[in-house]
Amino acid sequence: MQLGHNQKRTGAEVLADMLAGYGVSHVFMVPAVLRRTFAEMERRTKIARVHCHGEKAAAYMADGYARASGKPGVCMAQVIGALNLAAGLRDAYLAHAPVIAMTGGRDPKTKFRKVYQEVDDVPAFEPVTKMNATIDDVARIPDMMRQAFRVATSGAPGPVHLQFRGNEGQVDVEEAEMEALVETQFTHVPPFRPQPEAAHVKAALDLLQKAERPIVVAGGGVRASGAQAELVALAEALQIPVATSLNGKDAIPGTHSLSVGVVGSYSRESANRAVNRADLVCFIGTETGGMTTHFWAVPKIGTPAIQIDIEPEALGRNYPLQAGVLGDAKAVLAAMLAQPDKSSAARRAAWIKEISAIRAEWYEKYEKDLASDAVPIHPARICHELTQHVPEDAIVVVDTGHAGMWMGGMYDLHSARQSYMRSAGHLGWAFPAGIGAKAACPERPVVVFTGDAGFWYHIGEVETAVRWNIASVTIVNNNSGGNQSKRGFDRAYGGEQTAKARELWTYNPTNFARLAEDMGALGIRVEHPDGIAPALAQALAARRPAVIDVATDIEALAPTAVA
Ligand SMILES: Cc1ncc(C[n+]2csc(CCOP(=O)(O)OP(=O)(O)O)c2C)c(N)n1
Ligand SMILES: [Mg+2]
Repeated sequence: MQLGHNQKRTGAEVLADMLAGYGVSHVFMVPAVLRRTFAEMERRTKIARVHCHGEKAAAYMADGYARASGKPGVCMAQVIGALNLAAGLRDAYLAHAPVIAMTGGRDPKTKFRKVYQEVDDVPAFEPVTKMNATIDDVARIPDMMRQAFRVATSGAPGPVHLQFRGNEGQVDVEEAEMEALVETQFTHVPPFRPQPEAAHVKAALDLLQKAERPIVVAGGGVRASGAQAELVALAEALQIPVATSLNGKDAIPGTHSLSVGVVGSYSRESANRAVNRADLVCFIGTETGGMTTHFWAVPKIGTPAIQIDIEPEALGRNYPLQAGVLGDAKAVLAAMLAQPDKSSAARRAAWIKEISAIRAEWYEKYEKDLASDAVPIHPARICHELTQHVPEDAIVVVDTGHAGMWMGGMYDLHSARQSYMRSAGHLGWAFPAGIGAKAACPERPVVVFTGDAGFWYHIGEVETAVRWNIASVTIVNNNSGGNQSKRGFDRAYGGEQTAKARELWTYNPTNFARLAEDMGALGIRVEHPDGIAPALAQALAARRPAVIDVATDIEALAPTAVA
C-alpha cells in the first residue's frame, strides 16, 4: 500500500521497522533468510535474532513466545528449511497460537529449472496456517505484514506463513516507496472484544441459573481472552464448578474449591466424573474436540449444553446446544456478571457438596503416588513437588504423552497468576517452547516439564539457551524410554513384552544434567524425591538455563481416562 509522501526504502528497512513497531522482541531462525533484514534489525532495532539448531525448534520457540505473551511469535527459514518450519507450526495451529513464519521461496525467473534446494513449499503450509501467502514484489511487504499480524491475532488466533521471493528472501534488498505503517491493535491477542447479543446472554444465563448440576468446561479461549477472573467470579457467584480442557488448565487455579481439574483424555478422574454427572455443560472457549471430551464420551452427546465462543462455526459443532453465545469470552462473562441471580445458587447446594466429595476422593485415591518416597522416583511426586514449589508468577510449560497426562492430571496451579501451556500433541515441543516463553517474559520464572524422549528431540537448543542466556528451568522426567508407548506395545505383543520388544521404546540410560553442564547450562541430577524441591530452588535462583534430570521409575504409568 502506498500512502503518498513516501521515499524509496529497501524492503529490509521496512521489515525491520515494522517488526519493531509491532513489538517483536525476538525472532527465531536458522540462517540464511532475509539476510539484509537481519542487518537492518541490528542497525535499527533491539530485536534479538535468536539463531537456533533447527527450524522446528525455532517454530516451537516462536509458539512458546506467543502463548506466553499473547504477542505474535516470529520464526524464519530459508527455502531448504521451510518444511522443517512448517512441521513446527502444526502445534501452534492446533493450539491457536499466533505465530508468523517467514520463509524464502521461489523466484518466478528461475522456478521449474531445478534450482538448488528448491521445491514448491507453499502447499505444505496450507494445513497448518490461517493465511498462507507469497510476497513477490517488495512494495507488498507493508500491507502483507499488516495482514499477517491481523490474521494471526484475530478471532481464534493461529499461524500465518509469508514466503518472500528468493530462496533466502532476497526481495528484501529491493527498493520501493513504502511506509512502515503499524496497526498497534494487532500487536497482541485479542485485538477485538466482540460483544454478545443481549438475548443470547440472557438465554444462556437463565439456563445456568435454572440448572441443578451445571458445570463449566473452560478452554484455551479463556486464556486468549484474558477472562480467567470473570470466569472465577461467575462460578463463585452462581456456585458452578469448573473443569478445563488441557489447553485451558490455567483458566482457574487447581486449588480453587470449585475446580475439578482437567477433563477428557489427558485428564483428572474427578473432572470426568463431575462432567458426566452434570445436567448442563457450559463450554467456554473450547473446540469440544476429541481430547477435551474423551472422544465425545465426556460429556455424552445429548447432555444439555450451552457454548460461548468467538468463532461462530465452533458453536454447536459437536454438541447440540440449548443456547449459543457468539463473542469474546471476557465480554460474555462480564455481561453475565452484570445480572446474576445469586439466589439461584441455593439450588446447587447439594451439587457443590457432591463436587467437594468428588474432589476429596481424588486426592485420597492418589495421595500415595503424590507423596511417594519411592526410588527410582514416581513421576506423580514430581508433579506434587511442583504444585507446592513453583513460584506464584511462573509459566509452566509441559510436553505431551505421559508428560501431558502426569501434569494435566496430577499438578495443581495454586495461584491465578500462574500460567500453564501444553503441547497440543507434539513430543519435543515443550523444551524449545519454554525457551520462547522465557524470551517473551524474562521477568517470570519458566518451568518446563518433559519426558526424556521429548527432551532428546531438541537437546541442541540447550546451547542456544546458554548463548542467549534465556534462563528457563527444564525438568526431565527421565525413565530412559518413551514410557507412554509401553501399554501399546504390551497390547501389540499380546500381553507382556520381550526384551526385543522393549527396543522399540527404550533408550540407553543418559545423564542429562551432565550433558547440560557440558553445553554451559546448570545441570542438576536428582535421584531421591527429597532432592526435587531444593533442585528447583537452586535452578530458579541461578538465573541461567538449567536442566534438572530426575531419575524416575520406568514402570510407572499415568492413569488413563475414566469415561
Ligand atoms: C512428533 C511425535 N511423535 C510421536 C509421538 C508419540 N509419542 C507420544 S508420547 C511418546 C513417548 C514419550 O516418551 P517420554 O517423553 O520419555 O515420556 P514418558 O512417556 O517416558 O514419560 C511418543 C513416542 C508424538 N506425540 N509426537
Ligand atoms: Mg521417558
